[in-house]
Order: sequence, then structure tokens, then C-alpha cells
Amino acid sequence: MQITQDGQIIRVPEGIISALARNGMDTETKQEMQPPLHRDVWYATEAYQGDGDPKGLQAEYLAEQIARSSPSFGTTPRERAARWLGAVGAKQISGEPDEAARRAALKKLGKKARRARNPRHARRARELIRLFEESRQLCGDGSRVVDLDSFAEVRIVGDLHGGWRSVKRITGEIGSRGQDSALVYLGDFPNNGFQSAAVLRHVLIQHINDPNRVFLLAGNHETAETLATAIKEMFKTHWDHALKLRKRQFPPKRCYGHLLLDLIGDFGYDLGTEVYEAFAVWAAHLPCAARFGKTLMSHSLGLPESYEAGTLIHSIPSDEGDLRRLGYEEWKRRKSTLRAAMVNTRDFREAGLIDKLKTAFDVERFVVGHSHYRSGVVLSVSGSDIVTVCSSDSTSPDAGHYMAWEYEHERGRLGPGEGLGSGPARPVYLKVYKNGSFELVRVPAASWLSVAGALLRRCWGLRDR
Ligand SMILES: [Mn+2]
Repeated sequence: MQITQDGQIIRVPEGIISALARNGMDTETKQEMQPPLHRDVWYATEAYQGDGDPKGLQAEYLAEQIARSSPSFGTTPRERAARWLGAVGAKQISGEPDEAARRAALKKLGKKARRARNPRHARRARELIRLFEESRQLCGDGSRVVDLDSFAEVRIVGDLHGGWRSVKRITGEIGSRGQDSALVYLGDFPNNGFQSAAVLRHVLIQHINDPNRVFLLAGNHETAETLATAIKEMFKTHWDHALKLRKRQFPPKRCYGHLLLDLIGDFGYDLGTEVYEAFAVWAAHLPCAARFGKTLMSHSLGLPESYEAGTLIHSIPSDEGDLRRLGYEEWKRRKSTLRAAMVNTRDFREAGLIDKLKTAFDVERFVVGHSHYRSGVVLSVSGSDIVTVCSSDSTSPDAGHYMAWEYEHERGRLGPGEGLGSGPARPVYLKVYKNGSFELVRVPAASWLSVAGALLRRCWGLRDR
């Protein structure tokens, strides 16, 4: 079977088609599906093609979760996509081995479903939606480059990635600041780690309480992903990656946290996706860069392909429309807007890029997040310092379990190739002063005692907070 999307032919494997047919799907009318659904079906097939049992088990777990929390299949593309994913996942792996593991996953699922019906959790979801909305209103739609020249000092926090302990530790390290000190987050608040919602809640409250001194920038994880992409990220990209990198005898049951899947797990499908929608709207309104004297700070460094030398970049419109129309992968690939280029570029050696950025923003040095595996490195490119900052602690038990391995792997593989050196991956934050001088402050890693305690609590199924 073939379906088409944007003129491209997508092949759907026969196994998936027969599974859909067995589940009562009319596979002959697939040509009439809406384009977003085509994409979801495609990702679903991608996600479930793997033959590893853990992935199948995870797929079933999620499919059940979706099916149970949304028993009345609706008619919107999103609801139908959830039904498709449920059908594909459940059928694809029926009769797989390891019945005990399957039962354990279903038991866990029952626990999660009960929790989703708890009114206390519904209140937590509503609170998150309200916080996203309040913070979004404070961001405004106008200038996408924040001007920080009225401050004497700026403190910069890099990627946090769902690491709740990292946030707490870094907040403790930074302590209270004077009135003339700004706090800038370089984005990438959720995903990888297991406490995405808690991390977001923390920074949202900081922003709402002190909007004139706390600034949240967008990273490449501040984007709306479809459920299918989230599933693919979790079950394909990262699970495969974790298995490849695995050096331990026992693979982690869960190696990657994704905000959307966490929210569905916590609040059920309907409420979970509603919170994610509020996140997506908020994320699209975040500015993508801030300027402090001659220092530019952003998640990464890049320029849209259509950029013409000498063009001043100051008031940049939101690219929410682009992102939603194209989907995350295509949006990232095209880099047609400043934000898309700014948050997704990893290679700073591109001819003249740094020179162009210096002219466009009238700056001399740069501070970027994004590059976890060489946090705290100062590079010199085209006569400019580029400082990399990551603030999530890979040894923290609520960071993704395989992040530490990934650091090592990526550092060796990408570091030299990108010409960015191979500094150590360590959680840091950065102080920048008015005269341009800066100071990297290393954040102490989690102690062995706290790691062991948190792991034990997780084994016993106790919540960490
Ligand atoms: Mn990141």
C-alpha cells in the first residue's frame, strides 16, 4: 500500500495494513485521510518497525494508555490518530514473548489510569495550563531579541531537560540576585529527563513572579510535536540509541522522558494533550535570543537560508504557523526562519556564519546552550568567543538514564567533527558582566547518597516529590 503526502509516496508495510484491517479499519479509503494523519501513520509505522521486545512492550503500554484514557474515539484528526496508534501498537506486538513483563507494564498502567482520575491531578493540570498562559502573555509577540542593556550583570542557565534536581541545585547555587541582575534561561526545559513538567512549572513561576528580570528563551525542545513524533522519539530514536550505548547488564526500563507522553501518563489523554497544547502555544511565543552589550545569548547559532548579508534582525515574527504546518522534522531541516535556524544549528564552522551574526546583531561574543556534551567550553571562532552552557546534571537520577553515556558517545563522535573541541560535560551556569568579562560557575554534581536514595525510591515505586 502507498499513501502520498506533499507529493511524496509513503510506503506502509503490509503487516501494519493487515493489523489495521483486523482492527476494523477501512484501508481502502486511506487516500482520503487528512495530511497530518498521513504523517502520523507514517511515524507510527516507523515507530513500530523495530523488532526489539522492550520497544514492543513500551508501544503496547502506551497504546493501552491512549485507548483507555480516550475510550470514545472522536472524529478530529488528533483523536483518530490516537486510535490508529493504539490499534497499530496493540496488534503489531500481540503474542510477543515475556508475559510477566507485559503484566507488570499493564499493572503500572492501571495505577497511572487511577491517578489520572484523581481530582488533585486535574488541579495540577489546570494550574500548568494557567501558568503557560500567564507566562505567554508576559512574552508578547513583538521583538524576538530581548535587550538586557539596562542590567549590570546577567546569569545564564543552559539546557535543563527535565532534570528537577538540576534545577533545584542551580537555583540554590545562583541564590538571590540584586535588582540589576537578570536571569536568562537558554531553553530546552523538557524531555530527556523524567521531570519535565516539574522543571517547566519551576521556571514558569520564576518568570511570572519576576518578568522584568527573568527571561526564558526557546530551545529546539520548545516545539510542538505530534504524538506520533513523540512516540518515535521515545521508542525509536532514543530507545535504539540507549540500547546501542548500553554498557550495563540490565537495560533501564525507561531511558527517555518526553513531556507529551509524561502528561498523557499523568493526566490521561484528553487533559494531558490539553496541557501540551498550552505548552506549545507558550513555546512558540518565546524569544529566541537576548543581547547584553556585545554578547548574544541563544540556544544555538544559525541564520535562515534566505538571510541576506547586512539585514538587521530585530523584530522577528513568531514562526508558530511554519512549525505547525511543516511538522518538527521538516521545520528543523528547512531552517527557513531565524528561530528555526537559531535553535537547531550545531555546526558553527559554516563559512562566515559567525561574521554574519556579528554584523546582524552588532555583537562580539556568543553564549549558547544545545551542546550538552561540551558544556563549559570556550571556543574561538573567527576571533569571537563562543561559550557553551548546559545546566542539566547527567548523574542526577531524574535526568535520562542514558544521558551520561550519550555525552561520552556524542563528544567523541561529533565534537571534533564540529570543530568545537571536546570539553568535559558538566553542569554549569555563566555570569556575564557589563564590560563583557564572564565567569563560568560549576554546579556540584549530585552526591552518591542522593543518587542512591532516589534510585531506591524509584525501585519501590515511591514518587520523588
Ligand atoms: Mn538540549
